[in-house]
Amino acid sequence: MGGFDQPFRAPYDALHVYCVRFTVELAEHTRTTSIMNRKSTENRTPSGVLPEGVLRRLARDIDPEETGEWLEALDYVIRSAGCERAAFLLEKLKQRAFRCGVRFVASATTPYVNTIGPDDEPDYPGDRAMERRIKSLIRWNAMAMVVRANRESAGIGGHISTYASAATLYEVGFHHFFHGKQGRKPPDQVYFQGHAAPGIYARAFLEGRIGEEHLVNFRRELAPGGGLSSYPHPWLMPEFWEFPTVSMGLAPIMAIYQARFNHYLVDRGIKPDAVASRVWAFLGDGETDEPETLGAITLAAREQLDNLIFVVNCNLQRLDGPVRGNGKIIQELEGAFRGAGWNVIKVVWGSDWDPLLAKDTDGVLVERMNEVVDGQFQKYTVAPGSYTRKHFFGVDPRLESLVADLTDEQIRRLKRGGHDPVKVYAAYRAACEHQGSPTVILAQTIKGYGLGEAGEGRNVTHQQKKLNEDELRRFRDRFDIPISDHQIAEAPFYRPPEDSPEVQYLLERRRALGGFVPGRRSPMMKLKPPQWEDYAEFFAGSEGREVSTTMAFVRLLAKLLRDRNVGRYLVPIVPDESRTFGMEAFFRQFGIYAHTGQLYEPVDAETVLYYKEAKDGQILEEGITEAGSMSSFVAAGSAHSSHGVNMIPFFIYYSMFGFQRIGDLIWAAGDMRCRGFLLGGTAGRTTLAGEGLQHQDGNSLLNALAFPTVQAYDPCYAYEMAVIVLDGLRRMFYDEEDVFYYITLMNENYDMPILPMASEGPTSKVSEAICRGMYLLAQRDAGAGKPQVQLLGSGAILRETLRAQEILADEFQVASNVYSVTSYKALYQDGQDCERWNRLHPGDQPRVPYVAQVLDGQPGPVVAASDYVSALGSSIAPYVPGRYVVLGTDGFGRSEARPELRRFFEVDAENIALAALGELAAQKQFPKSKLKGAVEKLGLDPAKPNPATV
Ligand SMILES: Cc1ncc(C[n+]2csc(CCOP(=O)(O)OP(=O)(O)O)c2C)c(N)n1
Ligand SMILES: [Mg+2]
Repeated sequence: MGGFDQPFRAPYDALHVYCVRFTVELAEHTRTTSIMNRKSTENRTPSGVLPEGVLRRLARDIDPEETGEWLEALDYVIRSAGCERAAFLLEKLKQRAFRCGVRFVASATTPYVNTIGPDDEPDYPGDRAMERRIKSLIRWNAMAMVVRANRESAGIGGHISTYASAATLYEVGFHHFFHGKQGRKPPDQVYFQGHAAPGIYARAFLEGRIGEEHLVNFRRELAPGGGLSSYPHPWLMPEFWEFPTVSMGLAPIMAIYQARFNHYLVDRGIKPDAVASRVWAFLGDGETDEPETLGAITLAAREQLDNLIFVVNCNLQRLDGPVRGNGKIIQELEGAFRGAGWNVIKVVWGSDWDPLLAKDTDGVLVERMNEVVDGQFQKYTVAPGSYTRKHFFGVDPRLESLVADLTDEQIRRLKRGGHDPVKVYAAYRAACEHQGSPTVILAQTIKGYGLGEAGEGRNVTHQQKKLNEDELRRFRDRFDIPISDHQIAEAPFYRPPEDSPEVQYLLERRRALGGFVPGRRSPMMKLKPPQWEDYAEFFAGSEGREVSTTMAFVRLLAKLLRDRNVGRYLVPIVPDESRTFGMEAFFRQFGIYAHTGQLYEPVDAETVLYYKEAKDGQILEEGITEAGSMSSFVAAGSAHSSHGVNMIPFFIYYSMFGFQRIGDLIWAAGDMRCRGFLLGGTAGRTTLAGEGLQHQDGNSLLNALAFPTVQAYDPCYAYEMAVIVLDGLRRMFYDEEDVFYYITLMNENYDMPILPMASEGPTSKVSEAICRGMYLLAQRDAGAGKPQVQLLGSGAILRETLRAQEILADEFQVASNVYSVTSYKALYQDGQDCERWNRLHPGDQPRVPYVAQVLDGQPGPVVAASDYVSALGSSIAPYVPGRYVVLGTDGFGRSEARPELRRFFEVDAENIALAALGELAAQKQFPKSKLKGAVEKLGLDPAKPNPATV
């Protein structure tokens, strides 16, 4: 292997990279640091970094002769003993220097060139000319799809430039890497960049999976015959898309946890070959600004996920402009990923740069590549070759001479690595062969590649949706599309005949790789639901013992984990809250999943409930990451499609940090047709006493209203919770409904009553009513001719409602019925559905909303109270017969005890009673004159400020 007097090579060899790092790059690092320091007005010297004066001297090289001797010595070692020995010596030098007080920050970046040098590239296995023709046709159809959609319907949107930059990255994958679901090898899981969807459709069109009528209806899903969804949405195209990716940052984090979940399936013996599925996540360089994108990369390295490959399409642009105009996104990402422990492969330059780099014996070209910032590289894309000759190469005569024999046009066409199939193939292959850590491929591309003046590299290119005739013609010529001049203006789609070499080649490649990608499959395995009789204890009440719904749930989960029908498939997920929810006994019983097992003696090893990590552990203890935990939920909840195995995630978390913190991931879970249970632990604004404003949740059930497949419940009693969970298991894993559950759990202890009609099993009227959202719980008479009210209580506030019933009867001689509302969402959806049906079927027998059926014929006003914002209860107002008033917990929470909180938020029994009296007075069933006295009698303070606003 050559030293630095040899042509510069950067082969795929970690040791070589190491050597390079400690020579060229170290000098580079200190030089740039010194420049930065010089620019800084303050003369700061962060600890561990050389003082500026020393850096200046370093940068100036005060003794080139000595430097030369050192470099020569290094070259000699490399030549005579190899890179490994050189790396050893450098490590020793570093250690000695450190001991002697020399402090420098070693850089995590390598020079701005390809990680894999030309000598280390494997032969390209495909027919390059053929693949170029196929890719060109896909480019054309993808572009035409967007252009035509916007001609038909201005403003319908769509993106040309993202796919244009990524076409090679995808096509190399499709022809040589992505495994489909019909092969012998387990299928890959590919997360396509959302905005590249037109290209993926255009390929499916060539494959014959999507007809022209679909392409015509891109973004027109409601058109007759159906259309294509804007982005990857499994909900909308359930046979096609697998992973929703368009919300930036979700794909990368979901992909990481997907790759980890594949290991989990193997380690638990559920799917022994799941790690052979490779997880590919394609993302934009702008997308890496999202915290979710980089937020979990250390986990991927820690878990040694070598089944995971990120491909970052570094076109240096996002929507508005450059990603890092004044910096270098590839270098920045390289540092971040390498620092996190990833294998980093940079694909910066295409093959036509190789001869130039080979001639760059003194490293000036590499130095120039290192110093030019991204904004300037973008400028070279749009400028003529003469500009690049002058401004990039022209700064040094040695550089100028490198390109002296190239024309300006040749300079302009010097390719970026991500557009060169040979470079991309080499990177993918190396990534697939790499072991022990995940790989990120940082591929430099040009945004809007091939659009020319219509948008290549321009700041406006992301939004470009229209091409005029001239621009279409130029695009056609550049990619040799067989469309005649007289047709060009229409931007027709083009698919070669079925028996053409192009279609046959493409189909043959997909056959060899196990079928088409993407493709979603339906569940392959129904689960037998748990037997109702086995769970009788949850319906029998707590016999005087005071317990919370959280405790009851944990007990239920423990039993389910041992259930012969479903136990094995359960996936309990916790973000560092097991002890909060009283689940610590699970550690020992079911084990915390750790691929490496337990490498230490836990401090509590002597105890029965010690912190047990195990390779086959069932619990996913994710640490403090709701986003990561939700990504695990998504991986488990969609395993029916990605692995053909029904897994049942139970993700238990602080309810306030769910919908409002990671709502977008929950939304994606719905899109993916996920199944499972979200458990909002210690829920309610007034029930989680003491925790205060940020923790106390009065919001999540309101948020849940908007999530179409979420079944949201707010049970008060253990039996309600158990009925809901068992019914959910049946619906999702036996009846195969694509829904998932959100259930609130509280930490308030009280005696749990017996389930009425328990002996009749799951189909009893009460059980059914619990699932439908409401049932009559308690009736209280107040004597003949006395006024009556209907009281709705739910979750934590149900027991306040029951107390209000007593107050009303005992103090004010008012009779009442109390209903437990287990789900406002279920009542709301049902009411809305009935109302809609009635609107559309005016002549038919009207449907009656369930809430109206239950309250039918019951006299008096209806008063509802819950531990959530009053808008939740108000959602069913149109379907409630008669007068209806709602009390809720609007406003910021407080650190306090429960009774004070409930008084503060005006949802305690006294406030409920007053609301009932007020409504009765409005109906002239209670004397208005007595209301003032009632306020006093109930001990309420009329001067108290409104909790919603303070
Ligand atoms: C969470 C989120 N925020 C904003 C957007 C809007 N958006 C769509 S594409 C885009 C720019 C993407 O740039 P990049 O990731 O570099 O992808 P490229 O198209 O350049 O490949 C933005 C801001 C989004 N889709 N998701
Ligand atoms: Mg970009």
